[in-house]
Amino acid sequence: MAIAMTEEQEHKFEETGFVILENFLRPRELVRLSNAVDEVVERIQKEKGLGVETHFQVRNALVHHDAFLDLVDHPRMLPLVVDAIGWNIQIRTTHLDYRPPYPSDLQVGAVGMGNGADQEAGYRNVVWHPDLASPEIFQAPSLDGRLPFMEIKVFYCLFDMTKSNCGNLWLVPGSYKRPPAELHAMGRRVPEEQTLELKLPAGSAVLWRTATWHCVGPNRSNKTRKIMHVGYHYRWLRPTDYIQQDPELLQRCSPIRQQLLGGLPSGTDPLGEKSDMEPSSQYWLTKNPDDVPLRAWAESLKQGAIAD
Ligand SMILES: O=C(O)CCC(=O)C(=O)O
Repeated sequence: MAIAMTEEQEHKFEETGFVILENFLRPRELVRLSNAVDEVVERIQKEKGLGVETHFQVRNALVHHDAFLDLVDHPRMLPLVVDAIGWNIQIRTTHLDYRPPYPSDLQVGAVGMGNGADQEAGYRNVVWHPDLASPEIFQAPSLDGRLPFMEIKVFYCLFDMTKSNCGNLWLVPGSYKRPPAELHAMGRRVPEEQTLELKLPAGSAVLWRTATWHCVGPNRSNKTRKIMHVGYHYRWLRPTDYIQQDPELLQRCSPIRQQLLGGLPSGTDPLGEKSDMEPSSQYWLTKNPDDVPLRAWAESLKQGAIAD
């Protein structure tokens, strides 16, 4: 039983691999996040001596600003996240992408092909790919060649992306069901009729299975692309952005946030009481409810829904 997802959203998630939530963020939230991106980007540009026109990404973005941290358990998004992937989860990655308008004379490569003068100039023509299927990981995922369901991301669009060619996220609906080998065999050239260039108002969000083939189009507009992805995966997988988050950060977080940030607040030994003879990782087993407060939270919301 779902906490928050409508039947139509469940169907879309199953059919296409994503659910679009137009104008999801409240105007105040959008302004706070957009300002936070500017602030963090400016700070990093100064620290690293980067030019203001540089396109770049920030990973583990949640440590850089509380506006980003607040997204991980966003009160209206978390129920949808738990409906999509369950409660036994943590953050794999949080990344912001900042992509100023391309110089007007820059010849861009084809969408999703990973080449062209834009790629050479450092604008990263992101190639069509599902996440977690690089040559190093899951190249031969399973007997049927498909990627197992490992994670979802929430894409937050923090700028006006209603037009084409402004750094839009492109998706191939339903492709999470297709083996990554098919994409390789196609030379990563996806027929246009199978693709969808997302065109969304600022403040929209997309909850998506990251096994869905995706890429990023060029920014030929006069606006800066500002977006965030918040990625959630199972607690028994390893995050990409951190081994352990900063203990000071964990300490000022609620129990649910601590779970999401990969913390284990309850135990002294993460391998359990009999770690010498019967090690039992607390990331695998959830004997102690304090390790996974999201479970009780989700169950209480479901019970509330039944009582209604
Ligand atoms: O910048 C984006 O929107 C997409 C980045 C990407 O390819 C990914 O999240 O795997």
